Amino acid sequence: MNISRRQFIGATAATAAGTSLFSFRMLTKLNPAAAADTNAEFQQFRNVCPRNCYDTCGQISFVQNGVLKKVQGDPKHGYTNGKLCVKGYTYTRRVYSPDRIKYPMKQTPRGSGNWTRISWDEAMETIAKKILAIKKRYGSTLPICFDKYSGNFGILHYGADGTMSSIGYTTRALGTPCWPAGIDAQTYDFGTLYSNDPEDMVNAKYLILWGQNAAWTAIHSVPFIAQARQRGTKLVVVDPVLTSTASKADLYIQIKPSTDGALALGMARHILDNNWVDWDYAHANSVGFDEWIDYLKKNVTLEWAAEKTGVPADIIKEIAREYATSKPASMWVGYGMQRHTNGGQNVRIIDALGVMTGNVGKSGGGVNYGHLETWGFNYNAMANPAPQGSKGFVGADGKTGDRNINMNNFAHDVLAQQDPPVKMLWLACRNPGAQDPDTTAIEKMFASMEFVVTVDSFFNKTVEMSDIVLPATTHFENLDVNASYWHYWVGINQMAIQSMYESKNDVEIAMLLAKKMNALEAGSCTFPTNGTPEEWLAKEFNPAIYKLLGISDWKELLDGPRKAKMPAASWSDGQFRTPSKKIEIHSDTAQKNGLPPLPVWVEEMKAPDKYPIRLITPHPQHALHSQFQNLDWMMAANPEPLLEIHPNLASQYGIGESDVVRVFNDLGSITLKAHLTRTTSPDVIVSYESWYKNSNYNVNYTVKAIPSDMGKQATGNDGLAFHDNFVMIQKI
Ligand SMILES: Nc1nc2c(c(=O)[nH]1)N[C@H]1C(S)=C(S)[C@@H](COP(=O)(O)OP(=O)(O)OC[C@H]3O[C@@H](n4cnc5c(=O)[nH]c(N)nc54)[C@H](O)[C@@H]3O)O[C@H]1N2
Ligand SMILES: Nc1nc2c(c(=O)[nH]1)N[C@H]1C(S)=C(S)[C@@H](COP(=O)(O)OP(=O)(O)OC[C@H]3O[C@@H](n4cnc5c(=O)[nH]c(N)nc54)[C@H](O)[C@@H]3O)O[C@H]1N2
Ligand code: SF4
Ligand SMILES: [Mo]
Repeated sequence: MNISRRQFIGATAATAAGTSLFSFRMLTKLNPAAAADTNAEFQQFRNVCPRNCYDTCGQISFVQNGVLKKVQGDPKHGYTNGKLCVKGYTYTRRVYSPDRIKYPMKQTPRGSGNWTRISWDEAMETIAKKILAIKKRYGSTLPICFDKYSGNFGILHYGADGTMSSIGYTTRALGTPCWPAGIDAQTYDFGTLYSNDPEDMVNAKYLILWGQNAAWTAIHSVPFIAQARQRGTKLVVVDPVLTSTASKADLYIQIKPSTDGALALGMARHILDNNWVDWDYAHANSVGFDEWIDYLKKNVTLEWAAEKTGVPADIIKEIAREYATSKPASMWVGYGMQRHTNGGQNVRIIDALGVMTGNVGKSGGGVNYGHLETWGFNYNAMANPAPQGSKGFVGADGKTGDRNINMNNFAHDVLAQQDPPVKMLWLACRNPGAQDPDTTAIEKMFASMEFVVTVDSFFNKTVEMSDIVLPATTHFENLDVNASYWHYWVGINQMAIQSMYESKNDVEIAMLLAKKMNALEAGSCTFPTNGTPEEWLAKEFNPAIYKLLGISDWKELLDGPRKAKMPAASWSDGQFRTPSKKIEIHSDTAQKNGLPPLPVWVEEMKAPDKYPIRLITPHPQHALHSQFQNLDWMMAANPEPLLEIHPNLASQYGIGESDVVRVFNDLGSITLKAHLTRTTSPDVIVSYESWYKNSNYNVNYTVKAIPSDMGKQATGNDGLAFHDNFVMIQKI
């Protein structure tokens, strides 16, 4: 399937007026026999956490008198295993948070904070009239720009995309800020991203995590790793920061950022010198292997690798020997390590290490990054034809369609559009005000718009910059189906409670808009105007998905999530999806795209003299991007952001524990308290991206929109080098 799908997120289905909600709840109520006796007074429902998270947990929600009282992990989900993360257990606070957007509201003027409640009818009338006026003025809907990413990954939430396709051809933010460099790396090498079942990590004899902080970002993988360790598996974590995950490792390697490729090359050279190479596997399954071996011989030494990475040669030798000789050995390539200007290339080098040792296609092995094998739904809610006679963007192939702009340079690209310019933004499941780089540029871009509509559940920074906000439901208020980009399970998400206040899901909103637009101008919107939640859901399934899950009807998922019938080891059939059908150590496609054809070293970005300190802004424990940290329970557990700084660096700038520090560069600044710690090195400071309510803290004020090296092949645009961010610090 098309990888760029993960750029979309969206809505869930229910009837526009919510009339059939009751009958629907009866239908979807769990089999009473399945309900645990101890909780007999509760109604139980199956849910799936739809956040952009590796774990996509199966949940059981407990509802009493229509009120969500408690949320637990679904014990029938073999990966979630009845547990949730700290965020998952706060859902009762999220659903009933006083900060939820309750009604459609308008802000006059935009950015003033002067919000007034309006009816859904007034909201739809205002929006529909604006869309039609823009279309009339410019002759097309291209001045309307849609941006959506990962607020909710439920399949029916692609209805938000469907809202746009149903009004005509629009301008679309294309790409993903998340994982594209690594996707392209694996696409060049193997034909697509496809990883082993994470539960299969128990079979690994050796395990290396590269820039992956599972203890925070994929907590349900940790028990499988722990199980492997109990059997004697050695865990190595490579990260510039001694993370919570690294603290559980047998060996922690504090690598210089952006140099993982050099470490993997050093390992490869040592493996070659000792002839621990699986020549048979590499020759039978790949092209260009000998060419790369030649490169290793001529260009790579252990001394060079040690210099580049800051990892002593003896350690490189040790992990090279252990990785090559403990069979099978597994590697998990995280998303943090590819957010660099050479991030994709570094992933390609790690892939080659896996191929060289014959660890690809093996249970307990693999170079694991993620997969989309279980995402083959119909995306029916997304697919609507443009209204008859719609004018759009005419591509080089002469075909008319949407005008794509770069999601990863959103502010710049929106402003750069001419003929026609972008006049209106529609945002759903997306918070560029917090998550995009260069927040100041984002603010300027928003300020220059004629009209901004945001669909969200909370008053966040993006909503603050909008004219109209439409209240989104939470996943407990919708029917949906969810797949994971990490584990192999697929689960149904039931409607556990009715929509709170006047909130609606993205499909309901699309249906309302379609009614209003067609009333104002017949034929101006093709989105269907009816359909029950069950009908919408059923349309997402197809025979291939049923076969993969071993079911014949989606309602079977009400008895519990299903694991896809796939081998535990990806690529075990040796059927690679590259042009040559082999692993392409030499990739003509990469070369055609202006990249090195081989997994060779590409220099990392260096700190400029003016801003010598690298600020890494990875993913927080208590939040999922801009979600969760605003809740009262999270504020109690984690009341304020901190700047992690090595004591040596701190003393250089006269900074002590809890001192307030300004972190700045040419783009902007953030101000926060220092926490002195030896978990980071003296040239790297760390602060986690997050949205704290009532605070202007946002790491992205300092982050430039620097592209990573890869992403456009499979996702349409290159990724973002979030961690190639250089700053200066000052005690204030
Ligand atoms: N500095 C820095 N920046 C980063 C990163 C980093 O590492 N460092 N990581 C990047 C990565 S990996 C990612 S994936 C992006 C994530 O970027 P986003 O996808 O924008 O992040 P979220 O905050 O998860 O979600 C966006 C919004 O969706 C809303 N939402 C939730 N459910 C629904 C729904 O059902 N309907 C609607 N309409 N809205 C809903 C949420 O309330 C939230 O405001 O951030 C990127 N930004
Ligand atoms: N709690 C929580 N869980 C989440 C999320 C969240 O926001 N919060 N976000 C979800 C999403 S959208 C994503 S993309 C994933 C991301 O989850 P991960 O793949 O774990 O990615 P990050 O947390 O961004 O970064 C992981 C680590 O990469 C390290 N790193 C940075 N540069 C380098 C480098 O050059 N080399 C090496 N070896 N390491 C480096 C960072 O120090 C960090 O510890 O997590 C998902 N799960
Ligand atoms: S945020 Fe991730 S780990 Fe936590 S409940 Fe949701 S899917 Fe599970
Ligand atoms: Mo992400």
